[in-house]
Parts: sequence; C-alpha cells; structure tokens
Amino acid sequence: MRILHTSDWHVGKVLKGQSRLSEHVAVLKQVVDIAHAERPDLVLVAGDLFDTAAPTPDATRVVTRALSALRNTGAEVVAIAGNHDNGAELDALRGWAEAAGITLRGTVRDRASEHLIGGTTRDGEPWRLVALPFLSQRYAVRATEMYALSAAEATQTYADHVGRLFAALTESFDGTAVNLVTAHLTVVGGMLGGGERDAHTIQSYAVPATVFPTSAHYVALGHLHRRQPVLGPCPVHYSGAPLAIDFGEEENTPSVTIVEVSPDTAAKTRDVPITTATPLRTVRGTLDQLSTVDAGDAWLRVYVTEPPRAGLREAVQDLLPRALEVRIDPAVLAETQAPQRAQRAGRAPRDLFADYLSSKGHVDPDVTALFDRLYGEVGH
Ligand SMILES: [Mn+2]
Repeated sequence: MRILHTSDWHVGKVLKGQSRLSEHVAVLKQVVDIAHAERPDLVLVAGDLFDTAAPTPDATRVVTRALSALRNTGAEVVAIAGNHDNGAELDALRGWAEAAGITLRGTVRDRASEHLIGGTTRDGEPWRLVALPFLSQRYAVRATEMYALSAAEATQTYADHVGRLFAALTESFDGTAVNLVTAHLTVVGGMLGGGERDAHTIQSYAVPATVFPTSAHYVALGHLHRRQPVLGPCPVHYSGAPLAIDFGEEENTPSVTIVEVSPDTAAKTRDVPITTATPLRTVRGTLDQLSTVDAGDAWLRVYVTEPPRAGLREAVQDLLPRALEVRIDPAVLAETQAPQRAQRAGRAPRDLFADYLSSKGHVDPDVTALFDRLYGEVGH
C-alpha cells in the first residue's frame, strides 16, 4: 500500500503580526496535488493541524477543506490532534468528519479499541493503524488507568505510560496486515526543527523509540518540524512541517513523506518537496550591506550590525519591507551598552534625564520640573 504522511501544518500561525494563512492555502493545495499524483491509499496527518487551541473560522475552513480535498483523492484520511490542537474541539468535528469519510482522533477515548482503526486498500490489502493523539502527562496516566494497564505509581514516567499504552494498543499486530502507528510526540534522539520549542518538547516528554513494537511496518510521527527518520525497532519517521512556521526552521526543506509498504516488505520512504512554501531567512549586516540583500519573497529576521539609534528600525524596514523582526545584533549591543552603563553609574535620575533632553535639543525647565515632580510622586 501507499501512504502519504504529513504533520505540523500549524494553520492559523501568525508570525510577528503577519498572518500565514494564504501561505497555508498554497502549501496545502500542493499537498493535495501531490496526493492526486501519487494516489496514496491512506493519508496520515500526525497532529498540529492548527497553531492554536482556539482557531479562527478562517483557519478551521482551511483545515477542513484540506482534509476534504485529501479525502476526495480517493484516499482514506486519518488525522490526530497534536499538542497545539484543541483535542476536544477536534473531536467535536468527528460527526462532520465521519460523514465525509475522514477519521479524527482528538483526545484519548475511554475504550482503547477506538484508537485502533482498520481498513482495506483498493487492491484488497488489509491495514490496521493505532492512532494516538498527543497526551499530556495527566492524560497519559489517566489512559493507562482507564485501560487497566497499571495502578498509577508516582515513580512512573511519561515514557513508561506511553510505552504501556502502545504495548496494549499494538497487541493485535500480526503478519496478516500492514501494521501502522501514528502519534504526536518527541522521540529521544530526534532533532528539533526550531519552531516547536515549548513545554511539550522538554526531555520529560521524550519517549524512547523502543515504545514502538518490531511488528509495526511504519510509524508516522508529528511534533518535530524537521523531516527525519529516527532509529528504532521498526521504521519510525517524522514527515516534518510543510511550511517553516518560525525563524529557526529556515534550514528545513519542507516535504511530505510517501511510504510504500506491504505486510512482508520493509517500508520504503521518499520525500516529495513542497516548493510553494514561503521561506524564512535570517540576514545580518550594516545598513549598507543590507541594501544589497535580495531575499526574494522570504520573510526576514534582520540582525543589524550597527549601534542602536532612533530611526534605524524604520530604515531597515524601508530597505527590506519583508522584515518581520528587526534586532540589533546581540554582539554589537553588548559592545555599545557596557560603556553607556559605566557612564550612567552613580548619577541621579534627574541629571540623566537632563542629559537626555539636551542631547535631543529640548531644554525646557517646565519638562525638567514635571519630571522631578513625577519622579517624587512614584516614591523616590
Ligand atoms: Mn508542531
């Protein structure tokens, strides 16, 4: 069978005030085009469909349309919630999704069997899929208790709980079908893509790849935004995000992963690049150097290597209208701030303010008197 594996769409992302919605429309259209060309039997979306737990109506429209369009290629579509998604909200769409032939799993269900999804390809090949949405520590404990896998012990880690869950959920994996897992989590040894830095990426949430059974033919993961395979007892892959959503992900090459697998052949993967993604870039230099930068349509983070002064940000913005973030290079800042701080040491606030006023050519005794009065009022 053939699988298209994608994850971490983060629809609804606003980067430094800039909506990325039209970019998401473009990249998801390309994902759908790839699905038309590749004709996968199954599309897996491994979490973080949305960027926030309270998506706008526009974001919801883009995600539901993309899922419908993927389904309309003839593929089965299964999507799980990631840590950015609101799992309960995703579950609220299950009625719509089921009518459309799409399978959603937003939260952990009270019956373990709800996380085991089965199907048969157009060619009559059976497959089964364990679909586990993102679990917080609390829900991981609750799920293991709910499925009567163990009594909660304070010493059990997140990885213990997740390991026990996968062991129970994959119990039925045998040689008669293609055995698949999709989940949204950090595997020990995975490389961060840059934009997923948050509480759920810290090491207490990392699980070893050994939580996946050798009987799995393919494990489709989401959470790390960089496309990568992970060493494990079976083929374990992150598809990566189709669009770099934050500075720091600019080195990633966005793609979707196409998987060919059968009950008795090892999974073969191949990446199909997403070429419509607007890149993110970091550029560095003096105003002169920045004036020669040709960044195309990339969104920019700019580090200016000049001392801070009024109007510098505006000058950069004029040169590079696609700069979303303008900062003084931290090295330059350290150089210029140390002597200033030394000059200021031990001097009275009213003297510093008087210096500031005269440096601006604005010597006005009324302003100085007002400053004195206000400064006195705040208790000095
Ligand atoms: Mn993510």
